[in-house]
Amino acid sequence: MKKTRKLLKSRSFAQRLRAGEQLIGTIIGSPAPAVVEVLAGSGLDWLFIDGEHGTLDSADLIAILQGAGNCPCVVRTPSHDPVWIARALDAGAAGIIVPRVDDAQQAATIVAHAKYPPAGRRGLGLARAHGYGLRFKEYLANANRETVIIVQAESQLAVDNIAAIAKVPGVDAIFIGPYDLSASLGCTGDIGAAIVSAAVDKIMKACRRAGKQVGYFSGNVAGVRRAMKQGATLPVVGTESLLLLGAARNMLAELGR
Ligand code: 3PY
Ligand code: MG
Repeated sequence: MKKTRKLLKSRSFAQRLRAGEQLIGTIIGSPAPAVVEVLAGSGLDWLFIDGEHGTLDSADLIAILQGAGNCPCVVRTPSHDPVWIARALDAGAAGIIVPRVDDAQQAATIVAHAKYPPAGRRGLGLARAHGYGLRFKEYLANANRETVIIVQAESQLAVDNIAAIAKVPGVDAIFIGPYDLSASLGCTGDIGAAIVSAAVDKIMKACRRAGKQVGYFSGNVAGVRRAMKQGATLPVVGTESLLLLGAARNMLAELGR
């Protein structure tokens, strides 16, 4: 088992994701490379670097990715902004997660921004992703295949259009945002509501049919465990702050406080 896992780890993040391997991550929302370094050594399969809700700016990405070392980082851009998509990939991210993708056209535009021509229209420039030029040719030859593109389904509109979104070529996975989904479905914050579960089910089914992987966020293990049983292969548990908070509270509880 250990040997198989080691063998699987020698494959790239993109290969592992597309093969449907279960890849456990957590969210990093603060620009703290040392914290990233600690978590990168924890055994997590990947880190979800959050440019949407955290306090990260695109200028923080290089130090964060340096801190992560060999642990793959996928950057959530704050919006569909092509500048952020380019900066995240140029900084050396293994891929992008784009929030609030509501239809197939938006998903196709995001894919185009993330792929070099002729597949798309990602700009070429010297960057950390290819050793500042040292591995430029090699990077160019592999980037379109080795860069993962994940779009978030987190609205009623996205659920309505999910079959078409899941079929967009170049989209590797759909990441379900249960919190925004609950808000869009009229039960803000109640991610356990029946209407949210039905939407999650529909997204899972569409992804299964289209052969796409599914990501899911929960603040706790029980939440992702349910999603994993339904077929989510990119479970994301908590954030760096929640992990710290949980450890501190457990420690205090053990000491009787
Ligand atoms: C949501 O729950 O809306 C998310 O985007 C989780 O990351
Ligand atoms: Mg969201």
